[in-house]
Amino acid sequence: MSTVTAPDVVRAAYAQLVVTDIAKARWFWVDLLGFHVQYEDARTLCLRGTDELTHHSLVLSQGAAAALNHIAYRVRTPDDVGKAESYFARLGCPVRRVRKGSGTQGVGEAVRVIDPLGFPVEFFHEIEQADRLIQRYDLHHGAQAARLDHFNLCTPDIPAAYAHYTALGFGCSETIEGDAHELYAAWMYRKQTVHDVAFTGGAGPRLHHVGVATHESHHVLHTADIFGALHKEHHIERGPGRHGVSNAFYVYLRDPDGHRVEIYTSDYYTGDPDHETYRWNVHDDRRRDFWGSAVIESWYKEASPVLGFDGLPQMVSDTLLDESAVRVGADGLG
Ligand code: 4SX
Ligand code: FE2
Repeated sequence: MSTVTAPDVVRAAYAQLVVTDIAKARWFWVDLLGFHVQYEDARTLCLRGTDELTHHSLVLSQGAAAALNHIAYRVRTPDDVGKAESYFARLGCPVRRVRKGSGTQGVGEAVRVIDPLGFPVEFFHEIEQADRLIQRYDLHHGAQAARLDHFNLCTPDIPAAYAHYTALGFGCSETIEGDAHELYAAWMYRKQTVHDVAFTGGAGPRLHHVGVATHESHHVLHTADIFGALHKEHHIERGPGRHGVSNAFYVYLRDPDGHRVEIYTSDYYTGDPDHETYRWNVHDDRRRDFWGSAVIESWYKEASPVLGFDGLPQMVSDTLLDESAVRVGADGLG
């Protein structure tokens, strides 16, 4: 029996979201969050942050119902695309080759899979390069989106998600655990930050949020101020605040279709080979907000549907462990 090695994943690269009104989505993501348009047609927007040297980190495509079309990871070499294909085929997952020119704008040869957790995931290496905007301060605006940082996924079985991503070569920076070390949530990385992907216990597969890095905490505050000033404060869902997990400064917003985005800054380096997992107890009130602010119920419960290869929303299963039912200080919703 030949051994099948996992593809070498570089990082979380982009998410492709279905939105129901591309003009409204452009207002939210481009005008207010400060993404830059790299490609645009009547039904599609390819967007990137100021630090990104690849074609896009977010693709918005017009459709009938809001959903995640797929998340995508960049892999190290063209050969790793083939490795992804064999790896997921060996797991018994649905797998599809996407030839250059027939998939997402700007992306070369790719493989799409429905992973063991039910998520639509693309692996690609080749992507068109783009101009450096980091010092085009004259173009920076809104939340000053710098780069896509992470995906957060709702899944009912966190240990299964942890095992799948560990096998794919991801490290684990932090967890939330019960008294008997039952796993409520986990943050996992390939690039040298706190995460490329994290799991929130909940009905899944669904997309909880995309995390977008900005450079400084005042950009997070300014984001909230802009939405307030425009009387669009209903787009702000949670924060601004300081996470316990990751130490990042954050605010969560909902786009016009309800897709959740986190504007995020100042997490830390995880690249040492012996970097140890930091474990939070689920009863520690500081874990999700370091100042003990309550987590709003919608944040635990609402998420975007994800599409299968048939273009229909994937069926969801209910969570096994419900963190929102843990009664702790301000944030016990149980
Ligand atoms: O709410 S948590 O403090 O657990 C948290 C949520 C930490 C980092 C994240 O990116 C996140 O979305
Ligand atoms: Fe996040």
